[in-house]
Order: sequence, then structure tokens, then C-alpha cells
Amino acid sequence: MDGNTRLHDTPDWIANITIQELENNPYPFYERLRKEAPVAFIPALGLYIASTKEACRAIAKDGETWGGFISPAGGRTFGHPNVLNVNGPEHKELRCMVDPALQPRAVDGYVEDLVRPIARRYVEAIEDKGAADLVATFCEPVSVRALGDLLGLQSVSSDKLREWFHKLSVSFTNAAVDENGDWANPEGFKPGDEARAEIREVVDPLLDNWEKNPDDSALSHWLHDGMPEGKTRDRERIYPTLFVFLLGAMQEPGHAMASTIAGLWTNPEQFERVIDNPKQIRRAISESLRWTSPIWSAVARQAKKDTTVAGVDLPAGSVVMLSYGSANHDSNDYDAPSKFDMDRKPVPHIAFGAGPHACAGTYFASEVCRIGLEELFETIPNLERDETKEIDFWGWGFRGPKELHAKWEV
Ligand code: 261
Repeated sequence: MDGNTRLHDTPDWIANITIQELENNPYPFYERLRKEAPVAFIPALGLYIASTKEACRAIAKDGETWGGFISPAGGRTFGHPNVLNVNGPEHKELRCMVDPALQPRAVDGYVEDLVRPIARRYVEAIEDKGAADLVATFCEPVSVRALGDLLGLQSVSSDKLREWFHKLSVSFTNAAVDENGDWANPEGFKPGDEARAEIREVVDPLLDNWEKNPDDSALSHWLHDGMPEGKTRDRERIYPTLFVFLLGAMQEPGHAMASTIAGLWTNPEQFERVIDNPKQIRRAISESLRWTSPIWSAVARQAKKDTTVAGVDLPAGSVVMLSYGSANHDSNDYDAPSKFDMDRKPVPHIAFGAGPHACAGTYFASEVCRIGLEELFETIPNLERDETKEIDFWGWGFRGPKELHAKWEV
């Protein structure tokens, strides 16, 4: 955490913030940050946070000054080198490994055949029940099955993939440090350690097979693409990025689907409009990504040289976390930002980031959500919120509804 260990004049309201408060509801704290300290040092995290759209965008886009950097808890969870925290040629190599399967042109070629049957299967499993928690029975399973099958993990059950991302997520977001900069809760990394060990046990034999028998799966391509004839990529260069995918790319399309439904439930007129006109699902997803950004505050950058952002001087080595979920509520860009409103002016959100480390899965994730929600709304057009159950959003690093109780006449 070099560059961040200097003494800071931190006001009490910032010094006393806890990760738990942020996880329950980050919005009030961030509203004040955006007004009073758009780039602020947060002692509980041992790093800076950027909270406005302008600061987040400026940092993300400026790859000359800012390099991709993983939060300390993220580095502890994924290991090195992963696609989030390498730069220059090393970053290019890992992007060349993951990008081909996720290019819009490639996705258009397979995504219907991949995702629609999956979505149909999970909606058929609940269709006759008349009630369900859509997070556990639909959003998460569709999200993990779509990416799991793309990667070549057909032999791993959806429940196992869900367990893995939940465990990796607990570890990734175990970010609190004490006054010495040491982990406040070292036990919090255990679930991630367990998941990683199990993932290697399951995936190693699959990689053994793909080394000799390449196929169409994305992981087979990760092994072979860009390698000299007869050589495959070293596994230590694959696993850290695979762990990144098994967390973020597995979890976030599910969060996005769930938040889209929850957002629509806050606006019955717009919900009805989307059910009647599925072409509007794309717009609903986009507004939902702004309203509750799934990767709310989980990516960071490190200054390569001394620089100034939002009037704050940041020495080389400073780490700044980009809180996109806050940037997407910036009142400079959005009126009444906490309202879900599909009809608002389409000012682009920054939920997929920007610049050299912008999300590789932007198009794939959006298509998974679109097809998932199309199948759900077409099969169960009389879907309603179960008003007897609360909708609790949770998470600061990653955010979405914990459960989403729906009912319908069968
Ligand atoms: C595939 C993107 O995954 C992540 C993004 C940001 C933080 C952690 C992740 O696993």
C-alpha cells in the first residue's frame, strides 16, 4: 500500500465509516463524498475512493497515468497475474486470451443457441409453482450456466458454480484493514481459499484433456490461443484470471437480471410496458445497471506518476478505488438518481468501466440478461412481486438483491 501510508487529515465522518455500513447501504455516505470529497482517503480501506462520474471516468480512461490494480483483498483472493492487475504487454496477452469469445461478433454467433435453452429450462422448473425466489431459482442459475457452458464447465453443476462465486466474493470483499494496515478479519479469506483449491481440483483434469484434445470451449482456447505450435499456456498464467471470471463474470449478470426486475417493480407502469413489449428489455437492463451497478466498487487503479484528480494531489503509487455505483448516481448527470426510470435521458452509465481495463464481457453479459429476462417475462407474463417479503439489496464491492420473491397465478 505504498503511497497510501502517509498521514491524512481525514474528517471523522470518513474516518468512522465501516465496511458493514457500506455493504448495507453505501448511498448516503457516497452522496456526501460526491459533494465534499470526490477523491477521498478512506482509512478503513487503506486507499482512496473516487465517487463522482467525472473522477471515475478521468482515472479509468487515462491509461498513461493510471494502471490497472487489484485491491489488496482481491489480490489475496485471485493471485497474480490476473487480467485486472497487469498492464502493458502482460495485460495485452491476457486480454488476447479472454477477448475472442466475448467479441460482439463472436457472441452474436452463439449466444441465442447457448442461453435461450438454459433460460427456458430454469423458467420451466418454476413455472408451475406459482411462487419463487427468482435470485436463487432463476437469475443466478442462468448466469452461471451460460458462462459455465461457454467456458467448457458443463460437468460442474450450477449449484457448485454458485457456491464458488459466493465464496470468492466473500473473500474478495473482505477488505477491512486495521490501523496498521493489516487485515481486520483474516478468517474472511478462508471461503475463497477453499473455493480456489476445489476449483483447481475440478479444472486441472479438464485442462489435461484440452491440452491433448482442443475443442470449441473458451477454456480450451485460453490454453492454446496465441501459443507456438505444440505448446500450451502455463496454468499459472490461466488460473488467476479464471478466478476473476468465476467471481465477477459468474455473479454479475445474475445481479443485473435481479436488479432489473427489482427496479421494474418500483415502477409498475414501466414493468407492464416491458412485459407487453420485450424490445424494451434492453433499455430496462441499461437503466438497472445505472441504478444498481453490479460491480459497485470493486475495481481500482494505481498512479504510475504523481498526478492530481478533483483537486487532490496523489503521489505515484496511490491506489484509487473506482466506485462506479456512486458515479452512476451523480446528480450532475442524472436527475433523481435513486429512482429507477427507463424514460430518463440516456446519459451513458459507467457500470462497465472505461479505458484499457473496460469490461471484456459488456456485450456477452448484456445478452445473457436480455435473453434470460425475455424467457422469464414471456413464460410468466403475470409475474408479480410478493409484497409480503422485503427486497434487501446488499453489497458494496458487488451489489444486488439478496432474494427476490415473486408470485403468479398458475
Ligand atoms: C469478470 C470480472 O470480474 C471481476 C471484476 C471486478 C472485480 C472482481 C471480479 O471478479
